[in-house]
Amino acid sequence: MNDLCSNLQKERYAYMPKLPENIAADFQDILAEYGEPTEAIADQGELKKIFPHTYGKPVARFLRRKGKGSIKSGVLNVGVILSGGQAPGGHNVIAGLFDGLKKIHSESKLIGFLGGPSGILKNNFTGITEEFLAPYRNTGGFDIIASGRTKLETEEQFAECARVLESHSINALVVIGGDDSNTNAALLAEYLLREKHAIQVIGVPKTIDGDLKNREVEISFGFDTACKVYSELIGNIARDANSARKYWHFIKLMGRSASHIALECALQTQPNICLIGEEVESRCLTLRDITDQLCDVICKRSEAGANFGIALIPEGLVEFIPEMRALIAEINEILAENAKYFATLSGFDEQSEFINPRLSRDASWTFSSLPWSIQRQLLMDRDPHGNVQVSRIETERLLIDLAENRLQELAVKGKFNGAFTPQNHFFGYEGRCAAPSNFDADYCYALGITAVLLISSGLTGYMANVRNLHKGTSGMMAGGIPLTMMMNIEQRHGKKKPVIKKALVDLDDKPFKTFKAKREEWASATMYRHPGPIQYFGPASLTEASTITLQLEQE
Ligand code: FBP
Repeated sequence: MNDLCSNLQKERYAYMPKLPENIAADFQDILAEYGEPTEAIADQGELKKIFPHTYGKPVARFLRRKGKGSIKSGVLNVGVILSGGQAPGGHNVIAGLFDGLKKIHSESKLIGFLGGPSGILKNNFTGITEEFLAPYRNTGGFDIIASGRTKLETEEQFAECARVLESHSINALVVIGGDDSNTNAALLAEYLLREKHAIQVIGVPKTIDGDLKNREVEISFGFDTACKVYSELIGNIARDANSARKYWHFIKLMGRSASHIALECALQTQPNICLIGEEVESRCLTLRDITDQLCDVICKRSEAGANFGIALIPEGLVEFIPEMRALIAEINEILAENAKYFATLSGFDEQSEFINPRLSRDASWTFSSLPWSIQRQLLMDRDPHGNVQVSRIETERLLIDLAENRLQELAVKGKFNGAFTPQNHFFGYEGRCAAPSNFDADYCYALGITAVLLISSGLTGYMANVRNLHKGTSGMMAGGIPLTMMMNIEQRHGKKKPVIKKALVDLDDKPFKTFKAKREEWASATMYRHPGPIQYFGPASLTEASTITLQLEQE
């Protein structure tokens, strides 16, 4: 422990994560039980061909059976990587892995590859010891071994992975990542079996975005803590808005594509407006429609004397607006085809002169009608998957600009005589490395332990899984699900690819329906809710509460 430790951090080191009862036993008393063969969610035939060795494996769950356990007790060498964006709880997955491995055999080893998947390719690693791990237990961040966004997807990369992992005598690799990283974990598991390398691969569901969930995975880790941090901040701003009564706060919230974070924060804080990208798409709303919706609420509140408000905007919104999505797709294609030349262009003027004439008429019109700052952001570097980096597009500013223009028009027509003074915010990085809530601290530690149990059960191509998360440790069930079970085939960059299906907000499910039933009331009245900070100590109603989304989904 060093002088940089805050008092909270010191207290958190002492926290012992709670485990689901089925795995909180001596390992020799834990029995792996298997269900029926499984099927992928769609495209079963094609997936069977892509994954001949790993497709259709059964779901595994662990049972406590005194003296009748099936967990093998030999020495294990396990490698681990953190992949993609940070999410609170990652350190506890590693703590669970470490403790689980030592419980299996005191000579077992955990090796962390540094900086994400590229750490394996570069053979950049560190051995994880109790002393090394201790200051990271129950803390936020991925700084223990750092993360990265390199994709492991080609046969050459897989071969290199096998070579490096074998050079460390690794028995299993644990990939802590989102849908893309776990998709690639499934491909790697298949490759290693096909090429007869005795290295297992186990995935762990991570992402604050909450879009790695399905019938089997109730939620990815990190969503709980990140939403609680953002909801605290929004609740504080809402109180300020209602005190000063002069600002409209436009708050963009992270979430690369799905709007789960915005929806959860809306349920927590009851803002005047919350846009949901999935609804925008399903109703084919244009930028103009969205602006009209915003201005409608602003005008109505103004007529009632409330020239202030809170609007939540999901980060991924732009890609759900049909004209913006079409524009972004065209720009992506032009950039992909002309990457080298484009990199030689020196400034925005040159770049937009190059892009604009290559766009279709409609896309060019949309592009030209955007403020130049947004045009510039649309032309910025793509991520390693070729996607525009939505976190760098100031959608909240775009909507403020559009609303201001529209309100001026309305004012000229005598339909708006209030004031509109906007403030913009973006909450994303504020939550990704927060100290994990008890929910995430427990969940992640359990995922780490579960991953070890899956490894020592000889499984590969599985994701560690804990179910019944809202039921308390006695009702929870830890086990494993085959990665192929969550897959279908999708078109990615012009090619058909096997992928774990991303979960977008389901407009027919309870969380959205609950929000929809309330939003008109929240728009006109001022009914803000102030969740306050995450509580780590105190009454269970505060320390053990899961997200409203999870509660509604599980009802
Ligand atoms: P993951 O899907 O990798 O977990 O990342 C989530 C996220 O936080 C998104 O919400 C956001 O768009 C993105 O990462 C930003 O990441 P970066 O800072 O690397 O651009």
